[in-house]
Amino acid sequence: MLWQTTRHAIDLSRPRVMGIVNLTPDSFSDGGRHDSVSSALRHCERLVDEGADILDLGAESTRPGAPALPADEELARLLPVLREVLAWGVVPVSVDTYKPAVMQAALGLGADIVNDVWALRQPGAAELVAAHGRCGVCLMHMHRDPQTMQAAPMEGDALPTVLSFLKQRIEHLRWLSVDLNRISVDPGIGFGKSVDQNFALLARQRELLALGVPVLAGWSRKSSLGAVTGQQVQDRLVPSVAAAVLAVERGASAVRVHDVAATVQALKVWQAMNLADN
Ligand code: HH2
Repeated sequence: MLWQTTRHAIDLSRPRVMGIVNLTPDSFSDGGRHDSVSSALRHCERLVDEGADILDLGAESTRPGAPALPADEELARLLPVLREVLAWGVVPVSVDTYKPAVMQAALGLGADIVNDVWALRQPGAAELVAAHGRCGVCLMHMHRDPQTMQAAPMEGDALPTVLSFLKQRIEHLRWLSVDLNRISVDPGIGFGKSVDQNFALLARQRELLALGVPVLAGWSRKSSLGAVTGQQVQDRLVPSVAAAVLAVERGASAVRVHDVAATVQALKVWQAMNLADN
């Protein structure tokens, strides 16, 4: 399976690692660590050296309770780093945003993927991606919004809701003539779901494959991993790697992670087992 993006067709015959680059002062696990252009670029370089297949640049935190950021501030954080990383040309670059104005500017510079926790529900976002004609897109499920999602999480079995939401979003993009091979989906771990619901989504993640597009999973350092291990956010490397491997084992084509080197190593072990099994 290939994931078509602006400049790269990503071969998903092996699991891909998307390295997280948070250009934010307030992200839940690494806020403020890469908020100068030079430190962000050093971080990008490091993630590529460690084996990241995709870099995901985000300039607004979506942690529970995070305030919304004006588009011009998000762009001021994002564009200087995005411009440089795109110029390297080594890996596909994804932009983690839900704002059409930010998508437009990022795609104008040549960004490869729009990764949207709102699944292109902001007015004009889906049309913009459709009109671009080539960029990849990741549609994530989120219950409510970052301000309210954990105050009133979903109830009951999350999977049917997540499935039907993602199906509708794919159908909407198809209706706008977006090729299926540009689209991936994400169950949105931690976005308005309880710990049990997140783990049920992992256990039954294969059911998302019925949507006919690659699945991306983002478990890295999330609080559900803290809930079952008792580890604080800075000590969730092992749980994050375990979750990434389990997500791949349950059919994910890509994992979105902070700790690229460890995840790449773990997935090599998974791949070796898989090759030996065939
Ligand atoms: N999680 C976060 C942000 N973007 N995108 C996708 N596709 N899937 C996810 O699970 C996902 C995402 C939240 O994590 P992080 O970027 O580390 O934190 P913050 O939002 O606080 O910057």
